[in-house]
Amino acid sequence: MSEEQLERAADVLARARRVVALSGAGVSRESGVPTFREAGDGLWENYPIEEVATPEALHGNPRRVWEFYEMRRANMASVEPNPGHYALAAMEPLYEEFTIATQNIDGLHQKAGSTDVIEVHGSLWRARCLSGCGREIYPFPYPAPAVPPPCECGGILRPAVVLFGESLPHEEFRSATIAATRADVALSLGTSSAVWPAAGIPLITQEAGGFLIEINPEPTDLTPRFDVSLRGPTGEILPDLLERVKRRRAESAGRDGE
Ligand code: BV8
Ligand code: ZN
Repeated sequence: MSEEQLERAADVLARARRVVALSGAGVSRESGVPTFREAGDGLWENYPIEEVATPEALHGNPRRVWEFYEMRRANMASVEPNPGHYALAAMEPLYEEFTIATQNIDGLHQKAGSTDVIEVHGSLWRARCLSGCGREIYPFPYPAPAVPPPCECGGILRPAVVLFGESLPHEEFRSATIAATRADVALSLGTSSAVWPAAGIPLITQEAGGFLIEINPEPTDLTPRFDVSLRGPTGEILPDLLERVKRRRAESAGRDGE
């Protein structure tokens, strides 16, 4: 990853007023959370999507689906945000708008102090009634009282996560789209850009004339669409970018102050 690329990204970020960031499993990797597609210990390697993350699976075998999500929730008990999460939280006050649209359901952005977070794929810490009484529980702490957990209406609850084949929550997706349209810069952080429509959020900023920055140790399906693609872990690159942006802002404030 070239110094020149880092400098270019820092320049653009220092001049920006509004930023949108799409985050994926890679941002939580350095916190010890496995990603989905990673060879060997990727989640989907051991749990076939169609058995644990589709509406058919949920209606066919809610116990199996809950076992999968209770396992993910159990894993989160000892997980803390990493320097990548904290750098994003520290960037928020530097901008008029700094919106994180996350595909992650782990809640680590909020735990690190980010306040403008849109969970486009739901949350591990939210449950809602599967039987239609409309009840929603947040926070829904681990462990669940039973697997599957009962709802007061006599039905059962489901994890409030977006399963494959289910549409994204309307309000969240609309807010993410608006933030992307208004942003000067879109960041794509630790995502393979393989799951739609979330993968398309940074492209909305591009269509609106904005600048695109990707951070990922590996190239992705959308790398050719990005203005700058920084090869490395978000836990290292985001704190670095934060320092460079703050330095530039201080220098320009100094110059303006003269
Ligand atoms: C929908 C919640 C309407 C549950 C999730 C268009 C084209 C093709 C297919 C479709 C399409 N439109 C719709 C589809 C179908 C489908 C889809 O996209 N399928 C894919 C597999 C092709 N989309 C849907 O079903 C969506 N709904 O479209 O509804 C509709 C319905 C039917 C038909 C048409 C339209 C709903 C999708 C949401 C599903 N729920 N999560 C749960 O978490 O269990 S998706 C889940 O997987 C995550 O939320 C995330 O979105 C995705 C995983 O992607 P990443 O987060 O990017 O993780 P991944 O492991 O892939 O990559 C990690 C990256 O990190 C890697 O690149 C790696 O290099 C990098 N990395 C590693 N270490 C680091 C790092 N980066 C930085 N630092 C590091 N240290
Ligand atoms: Zn109910």
